[in-house]
Amino acid sequence: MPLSDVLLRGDSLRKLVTLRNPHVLKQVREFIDLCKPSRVTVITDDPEEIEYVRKLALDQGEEQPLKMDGHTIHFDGYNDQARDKVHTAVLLPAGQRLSRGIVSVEWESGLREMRGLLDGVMKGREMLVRFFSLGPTDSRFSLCALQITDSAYVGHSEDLLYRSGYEEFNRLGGSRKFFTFIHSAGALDERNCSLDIEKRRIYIDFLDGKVYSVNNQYAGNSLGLKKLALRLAVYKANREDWLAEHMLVMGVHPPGKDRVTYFTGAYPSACGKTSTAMVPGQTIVGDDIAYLRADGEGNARAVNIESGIFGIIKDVNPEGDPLIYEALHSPRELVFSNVLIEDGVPYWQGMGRDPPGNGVNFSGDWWKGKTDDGGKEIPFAHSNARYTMRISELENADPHVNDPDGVIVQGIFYGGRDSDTNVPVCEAVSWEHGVYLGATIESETTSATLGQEGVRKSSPMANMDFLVVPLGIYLSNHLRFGRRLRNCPKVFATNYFLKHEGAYTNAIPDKKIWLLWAEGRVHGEYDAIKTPIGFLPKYRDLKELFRSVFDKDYTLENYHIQFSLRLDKYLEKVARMEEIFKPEPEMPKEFWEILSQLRAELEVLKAETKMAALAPEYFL
Ligand code: SPV
Ligand code: MN
Repeated sequence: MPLSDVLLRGDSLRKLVTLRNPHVLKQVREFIDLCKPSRVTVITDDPEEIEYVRKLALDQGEEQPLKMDGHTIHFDGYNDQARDKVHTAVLLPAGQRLSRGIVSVEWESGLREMRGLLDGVMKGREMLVRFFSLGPTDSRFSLCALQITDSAYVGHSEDLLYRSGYEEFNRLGGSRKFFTFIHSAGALDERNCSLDIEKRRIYIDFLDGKVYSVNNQYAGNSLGLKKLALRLAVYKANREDWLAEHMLVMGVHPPGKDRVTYFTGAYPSACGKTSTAMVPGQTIVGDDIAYLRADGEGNARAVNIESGIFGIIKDVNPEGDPLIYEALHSPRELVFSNVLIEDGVPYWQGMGRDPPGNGVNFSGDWWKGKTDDGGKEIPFAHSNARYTMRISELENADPHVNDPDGVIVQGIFYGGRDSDTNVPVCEAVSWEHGVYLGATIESETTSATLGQEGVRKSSPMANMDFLVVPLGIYLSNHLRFGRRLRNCPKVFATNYFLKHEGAYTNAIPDKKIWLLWAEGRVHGEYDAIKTPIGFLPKYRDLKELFRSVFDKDYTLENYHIQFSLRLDKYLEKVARMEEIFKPEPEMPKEFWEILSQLRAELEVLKAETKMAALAPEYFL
């Protein structure tokens, strides 16, 4: 008798059969027979069943309670602290292509390897079968997701980050239109961390709508609904007529004006996306992944497919992120990962408080001066340490967080991490130019992915890691999307990381000014200076904003440092972009037209002025 017949009985079987979906039943049976758990638990939307998962994470030692009520700590393995780009591969059927940097394995051999790794991987473990909705329930934006995992931490995190979707599956009416995620943490060490990290594999089968993930725990690799589902959604969106993006969604509320304007924003990992969505005085819809669709009136609408935040905790302090800092210091259901714990209290880098000299961290028992096998000193907390919590717990949660119709998007931000080229904020002159600005985001690498930090990388739409379609096709889909709209969002490029003489040119809270300026531009309230790189703010408007918002003097000298057009640097960037995009097939012609025009205009300015940079007033 197949193991699935032995294990799937009683309550669990009834819950599956009730869905009247042969595809769900078949897949659950298939993975029971392959992974061979000792127990299977099917969880519906019932809060008691969901609570069972939270308790299981504690009972199994995947999480430990902390001093503050509802807070827990989870540790990922020492070498499992970020997304693993090398071992995350697309299962590539014959005849399909992908863009640069996207790892692939041949479909059949990859699947064979994965089935080998999953064979018996859950022996002695409990398999959880979970149903989620990617997006608000009962919404045309949303997609159904089936998660099969042997990690209660994964299940618990997904309960904080996503909407429960058993009823959504019921509504599917037996259809195959859902994504499936199979995850196993694999063998665990004495700290309950994945042991066989060298056999960590994440394989994406976009044709079949399935992702397999094994021998890992870090959420970006293990939680199917996060970046794994984003890859499947990108494929789907590009075959249909919508966008699946690595984007925040937020309401911007200009002081003294009785209105809210919704923006989305794409920023590569660790470039200020969450802290933008959490700028004081604004409201958050989401901080990581959005689906955008056109409505019948020609608006772009967006939903957050998540309902929680898996945020970087480094540098969360009362000055830069007062709202999150407060949330992390009050009782609520919250999972910390990979911070330092001493006496039940969490400590992280940049929190504005000195850490104790010892405790427990991602390396086990930790003391100041502890070194790794290579002799390198181990920091007290990992720089990609995170917190996981529900957005609804935040006082700045937007009232439309769960609106099945989403919010109307009137502006889009693209932001990189760039120390020497882009101005802090500029506005695209057209939708096409906006797509160019998004496509040409560059970012100095951070600790959110494994590998060296601080290397300049091109990061189109901050979505490149997740592109399971060729870049040119993806950008063409963007162009078409905007052209179909009657009310096309305005597009802005931001850069919070510009440096001058080695120091950042802006304080962390200054991003609020760029948001408010962009919001005013959407409503036609500020004039701007037209330059080859786009529209720049006028000095007097920024001065007025700094005065009214922060009661701070914004000097002309600062304005010149921040908003001068660095001709040499922009020309270097154009040359880099040309090199990077040249090998991409099927790039939209609009991209090359904009690049050529930008270069021509910059070259003329350079020849005329012989300057390395030009003050914005030059263009008045
Ligand atoms: C990111 O790195 O972009 C994240 C966290 O949002 S992860 O889940 O790793 O993708
Ligand atoms: Mn992200």
